[in-house]
Amino acid sequence: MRAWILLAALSLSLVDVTPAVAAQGVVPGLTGSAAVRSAGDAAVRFRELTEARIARADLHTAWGTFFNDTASTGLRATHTVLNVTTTGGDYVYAPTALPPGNACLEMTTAYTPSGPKLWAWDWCGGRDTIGKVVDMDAAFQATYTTVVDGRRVYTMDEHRTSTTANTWTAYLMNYRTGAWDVFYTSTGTKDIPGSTWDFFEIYTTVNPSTGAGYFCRDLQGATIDASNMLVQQNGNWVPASPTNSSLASPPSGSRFDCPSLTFSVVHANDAWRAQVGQAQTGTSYEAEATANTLAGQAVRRNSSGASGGAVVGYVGNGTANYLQLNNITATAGTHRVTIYYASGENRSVAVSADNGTATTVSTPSTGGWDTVGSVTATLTLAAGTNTIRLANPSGWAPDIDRVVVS
Ligand SMILES: [Ca+2]
Repeated sequence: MRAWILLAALSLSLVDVTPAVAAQGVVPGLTGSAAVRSAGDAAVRFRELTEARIARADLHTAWGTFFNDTASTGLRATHTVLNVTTTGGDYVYAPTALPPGNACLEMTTAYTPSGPKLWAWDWCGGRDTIGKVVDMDAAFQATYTTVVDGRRVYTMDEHRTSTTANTWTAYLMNYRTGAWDVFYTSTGTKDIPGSTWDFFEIYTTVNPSTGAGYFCRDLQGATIDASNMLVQQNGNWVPASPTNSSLASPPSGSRFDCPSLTFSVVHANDAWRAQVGQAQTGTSYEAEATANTLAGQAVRRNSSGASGGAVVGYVGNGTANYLQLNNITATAGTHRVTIYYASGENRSVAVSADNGTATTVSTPSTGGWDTVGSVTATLTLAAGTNTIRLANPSGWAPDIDRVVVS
């Protein structure tokens, strides 16, 4: 009886302290000075862009949906997550969303030299800095993302949680529990006037060897989607549409220093797409999948820049150490096989199907062991189930992230 009373008193006091969020989780991440440090130059460049955006209407570094309903009190949207690491000092902020109304937080999907991050930029109360940041690593993706049409996505909700104090709270859908977990809350007067948005934004410099922005190579083959955009009006969630927002005709990629970048309106105005180069088609097989054979010294390694957060290393340097992808499903004929890999030096890989003759493909340095690049080969596959082996009889192969068969 005494224990029961104690328990009841304890739960009562917990309820008193946190009545609104007791049933919800909190998204892990860094706040305060640790968040600022983690975001690094990605945040510095972001701030520069935003100041330029306010001062110069002709600066075409962003495209997407702009909201025009200042009475709205929230935004929900589903956004792509890529396993992309940027190079050359470039940053990609896409999608980045500042809800309509006097929202305090801009929810930014940021691609940086240390991998993909999601942050809340705090625009209220004179703070104007990173409020919270989380690495969108394998652990994050396992909880806060799902796959739609073959693409990994997260879903955000940000809405006003106190009218008198102008408090806004951002949430992420926890796909393990089906609940909204709190990401960050901020209160105060909004510091930047004007438009609100869900758009694609870059900070880029031209790579002299390609004539295009560095990000253009980093994102080659990538698709970035913003979809299911809903705005909250009078307590109801309604689709972003031409009555509450605008979505300009897609600009050319060359305006973003990336001629192979194409923008499209998937559905006006609640879905837009950015595509760099040809869309990735085919089926993706992770190197670290448990169905594979890791022979000899070949071993799984966690990698922040890799798809699924892992690669397989120590492939090659003799015939005993190889990676074999089992259960490759195909139709009979020749197939394009794209090998995603990471390597700090120039190497090569021998790729073969069903223990047949190997084709050797050069795999130049990607600039780091957590930076993923890709090469392609052509293999003849049989109808039904096949194996693809990655090896190198004479030297080390690069670390293998995944293989896409199309
Ligand atoms: Ca992988």
